Amino acid sequence: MINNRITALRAMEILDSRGNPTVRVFVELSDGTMTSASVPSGASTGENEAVELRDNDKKRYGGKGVLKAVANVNEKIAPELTGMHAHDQAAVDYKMIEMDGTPNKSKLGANAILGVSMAVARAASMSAHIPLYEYLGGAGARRIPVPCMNILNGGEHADNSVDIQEFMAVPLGAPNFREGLRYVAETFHILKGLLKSRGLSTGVGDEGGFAPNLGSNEEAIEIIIEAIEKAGYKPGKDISIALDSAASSFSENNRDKYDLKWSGAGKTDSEGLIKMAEEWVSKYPIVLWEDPLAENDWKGFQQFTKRLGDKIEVVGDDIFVTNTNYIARGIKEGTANSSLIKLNQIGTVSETIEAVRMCRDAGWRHFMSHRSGETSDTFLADFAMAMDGGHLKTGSASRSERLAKYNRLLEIEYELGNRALYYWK
Ligand code: 2PG
Ligand code: MG
Repeated sequence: MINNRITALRAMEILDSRGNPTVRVFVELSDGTMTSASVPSGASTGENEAVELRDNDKKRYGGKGVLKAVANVNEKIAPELTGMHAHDQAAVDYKMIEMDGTPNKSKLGANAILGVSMAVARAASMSAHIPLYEYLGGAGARRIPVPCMNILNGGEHADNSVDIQEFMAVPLGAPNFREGLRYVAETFHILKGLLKSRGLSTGVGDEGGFAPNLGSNEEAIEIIIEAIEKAGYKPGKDISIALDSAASSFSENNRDKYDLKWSGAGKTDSEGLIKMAEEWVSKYPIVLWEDPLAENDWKGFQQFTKRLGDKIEVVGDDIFVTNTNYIARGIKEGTANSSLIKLNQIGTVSETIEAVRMCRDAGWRHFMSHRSGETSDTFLADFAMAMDGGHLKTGSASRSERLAKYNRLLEIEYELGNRALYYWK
């Protein structure tokens, strides 16, 4: 621990799972530890997310280059952080927050800052010879999160006729993580067969789920239920369903007016969406619903939670953006009963931990999440373990950047042996 000062930090531009540039940060410590971390990137982003610094130089990657963020790590952050103890995560993170000086990390870039924050955490755990999940979560970090597997994609993550962005299979009834993963991976394969037999596309969306053109959003749920049954599982007992509407992406005024534009179902309002949800929740084994309404539809969210919050987990993503300012308002107003947690929405490991703590203190749940643009980095798997939220979403049973996280969790479960826990709540 004493001999783990940061001796070098440098960044480079790499490509994410969509082929867009992102930041990878390398760190070296005085004891010789060397490691790196890579930053993910979203598509259906909340307007209050920390800023992903892009070059806007149209000659490179259509303006999406991250050379400015890379330079900020190499030229600005590295000189300031060199000499700091890698285990003093909060000091490292708050040093960068102070250097940036803006409320949304727009000066240095949340992609630059988060890359450093994650790389330093990983280096500190390696230097202490403790697995990352245990370093960040302590000896109590033994619960493997239930994998909410996004097997059917729509909205901005696909090019099809489905408005709801994510349809997740949730293996609540499995005895452990590896069996749970098997339940939903098998369902994914059966779903492929069902789609194929109906002449529907089996191409996948950004997070590896299928992206067929269906007649309606409801048809997506129905075909998933069919796949669960055909795979030999009981819907609602072995496998339940979670949804992410990502409703900001089909809101007309980013508040209470909506247009189900991809399915062609037409215009509606908050009340229309809530009524639809009530009907679905009474009919289908839905256990969690993320962003059922748009990011500025605080009233709609509150109404949704009033009417469905005792039946299902109501998760705010774009509305809270992993930011304690918005989560605090949500807690006060009864906006939801859970917050999505994405490291790059806020931009440091320390602030993400603070968001999780706020949820826990309020009796809320938190739902750990990847981004639709990812890399092979498995930080998220260890972080989900450490934060002990009981569930995570990291895509489907296809695309290696998604499987990398599930496989890391398999590895952790294997490592923990019979000390591993697995339960929803
Ligand atoms: C979401 C995420 C991850 P994106 O809306 O929850 O699934 O998507 O990374 O595009 O914001
Ligand atoms: Mg979301």
